Amino acid sequence: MNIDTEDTIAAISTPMGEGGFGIVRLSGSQAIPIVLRLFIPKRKKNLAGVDTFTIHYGHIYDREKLVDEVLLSVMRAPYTYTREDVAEISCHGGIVPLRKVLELCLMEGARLAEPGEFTLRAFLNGRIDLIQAEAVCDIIRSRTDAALNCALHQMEGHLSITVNRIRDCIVDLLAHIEACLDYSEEDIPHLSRGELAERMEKLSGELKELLKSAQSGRILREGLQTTIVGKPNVGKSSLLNVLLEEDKAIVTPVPGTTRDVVEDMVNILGIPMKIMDTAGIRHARDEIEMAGIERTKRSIALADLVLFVIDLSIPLSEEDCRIAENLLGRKTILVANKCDLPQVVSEEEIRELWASCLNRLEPERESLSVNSANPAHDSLSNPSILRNPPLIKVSATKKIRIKDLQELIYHLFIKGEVSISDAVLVTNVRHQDALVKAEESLKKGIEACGRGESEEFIALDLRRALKALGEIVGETATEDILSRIFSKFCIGK
Ligand SMILES: Nc1nc2c(ncn2[C@@H]2O[C@H](COP(=O)(O)OP(=O)(O)OP(=O)(O)O)[C@@H](O)[C@H]2O)c(=O)[nH]1
Ligand SMILES: [Mg+2]
Repeated sequence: MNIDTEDTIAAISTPMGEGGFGIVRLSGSQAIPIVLRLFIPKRKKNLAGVDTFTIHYGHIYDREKLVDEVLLSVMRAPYTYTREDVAEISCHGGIVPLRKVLELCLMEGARLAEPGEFTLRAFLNGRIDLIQAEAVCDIIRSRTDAALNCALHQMEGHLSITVNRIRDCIVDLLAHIEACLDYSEEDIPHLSRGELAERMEKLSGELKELLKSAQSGRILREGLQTTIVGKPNVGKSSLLNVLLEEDKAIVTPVPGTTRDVVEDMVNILGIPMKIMDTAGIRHARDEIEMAGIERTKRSIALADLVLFVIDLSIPLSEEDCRIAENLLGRKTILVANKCDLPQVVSEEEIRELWASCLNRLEPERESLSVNSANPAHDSLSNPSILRNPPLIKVSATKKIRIKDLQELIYHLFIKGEVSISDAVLVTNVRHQDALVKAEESLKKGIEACGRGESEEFIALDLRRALKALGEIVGETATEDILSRIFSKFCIGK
């Protein structure tokens, strides 16, 4: 990663391929002079001192040879994307003209930009903080309106404002403690340990609130991990296909058709969902099937949500019970499929099966329900959903109540827990880790207050919390963190 901002950088900023037009973008002190050596305006005029935010029609020449007919945008520092002089050449959108124009810019002294380097400069030049820089990447990659809204919120600085406010409070507290320590002979009123602990408790509470949103935030960013399970032939692959609206998985009347995990992304009312169809769990007939079943169990362990498919047209069996036992402690929806056929299983029987499995495993429940390493995950796990999962009767092949199932998924995860439109969400694992670190440091500080330890020790914990929060906005981010973040960007952004 290049954190040197002396060079003028250039890159093709639009996707490679054929399009109406494509843009070569330059940023840096030489951006405008370099372009003006290649560009001849249609109407003869001197562009050297031209106004900022102006567009000019003309041609790019390689010495005498015409390369392309273009529009040139001139944007002068400091009110630009990077806070440097920026020039953008809109060419015809073919690979050849774009490459040729870029090559000419490089020959005139620009350097090829690294991935994300334009946004890195916006960060290094203080126009945006690290959260906003990462949001740019999320905006480009967002798969649904809800994810886009969330990234736009971060781009506008909503999360930054909250994090910075908490940081300011810690700085105030720290300044007060340090003043007392440094000028002990002066009459600065000391905060009692109780008062210190109380103020830290309040900040820690705010951090916990932010952490609670991390589960929903991650879902918007990476997709809700959803696994479809059930015994063979109940219609799992048919359900996947109807949710995806395409015939992705093979469906046949032969039990044991799906041998491996099939997955794809789908948009459920604005929530991106990574949905997996799995091999039916039963007593395996061969090695391939056994391996498939092992994978199914692993995907259950990773799932945010499990769709447990039960066939209403055949009696419940021990196999259904075996599967239910694997789902204890997981957020589950009981999907009673094939409701278009004559029904031999009632809703009550399915509920009884679930309850009896739960009771059988009751003594092990404690350890099973804390199998999530993510504290935010636990706080969102509603015990009543675990105990009494919603049940919905559908037909995957006849598309009966599929819309209701989608709404159920939506409500289960978003409504009542976080409202996406205006909530400040933590969408990023890096932010989540730093928030956990900050919260732990505050907790240590509170404990130190409880033990009546000296103010020096408490100040140390506060400083650690401050450092962790500084990493989120980029104030204390190391070069290593920066390079990890910006290497994920596309070139030209
Ligand atoms: N009538 C009716 N048939 C269905 C429905 N859903 C699935 N089927 C049929 O049930 C059979 C099995 O469907 P699949 O989707 O392959 O079942 P599966 O659970 O993926 O099966 P395995 O991969 O073998 O575990 C196929 O013949 C489907 O057409 C439904 O809602 N109604
Ligand atoms: Mg299948």
